[in-house]
Amino acid sequence: MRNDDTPVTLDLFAEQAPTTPGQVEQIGQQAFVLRGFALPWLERLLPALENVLQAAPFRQMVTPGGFTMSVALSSCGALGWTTDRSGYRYTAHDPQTGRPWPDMPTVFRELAQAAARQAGFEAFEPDACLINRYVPGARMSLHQDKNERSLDAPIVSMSLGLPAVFQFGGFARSDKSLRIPLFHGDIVVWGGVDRLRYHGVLPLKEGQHPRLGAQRINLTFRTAG
Ligand code: MD3
Ligand code: FE
Repeated sequence: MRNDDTPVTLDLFAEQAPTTPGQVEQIGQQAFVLRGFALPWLERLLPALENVLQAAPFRQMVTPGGFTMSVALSSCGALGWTTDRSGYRYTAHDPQTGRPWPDMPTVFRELAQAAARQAGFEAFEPDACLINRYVPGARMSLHQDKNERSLDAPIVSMSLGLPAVFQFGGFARSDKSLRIPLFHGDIVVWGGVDRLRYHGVLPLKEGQHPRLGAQRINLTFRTAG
């Protein structure tokens, strides 16, 4: 209690999004963080995401090196990303069910295209949406995204739920990386000269997001085929 008798409540969400929706941060020559860009779309986006996850639930995959990823994955669209002991690749079928990956919902594609356009990439036609789920402690170590057939198309990434610290590196794994916090509703778009930068996500901190609970979900849209 304070001395005026009002109860002191800890505002667990006060630090959740110390950014301004609509703000655009340039983090590379052709890489941008669009703060809060997805927020006006969430009432359409989240139900569509639930549908996709019903058809293709999250699963933890094994890397070619034999390690189980801490991040759980799913996909939608014509192609989905998979890893197992034999390597990383895009496939037309979910290896867990043998069925085609769920269709990419229209709202996913429209939002990804709107974000790409805002960052200067016209005519983005994603054929793959990877869905990553981080629970507290889950992380993604520094890597490059280079399984996509064409490196000309950008990648669009949407962050939902708990905040995370994104590492934005250079073109060699050992290059120094920037640390950029990403919040619920933020979108990152990168392409062109920044397409092959190393990047990763630091271990997710404990927390409760009012909408998504104790997790972070990241959608990445690619032209893979
Ligand atoms: C890459 N996902 O799925 S996306 C992945 O948040 C992946 O789940 C991360 O890396 C995640 O392959 C990060 C965000 C991102 C933002 C800017 C980049 C990746 C970037 C700039 C250059 C290269
Ligand atoms: Fe990546």
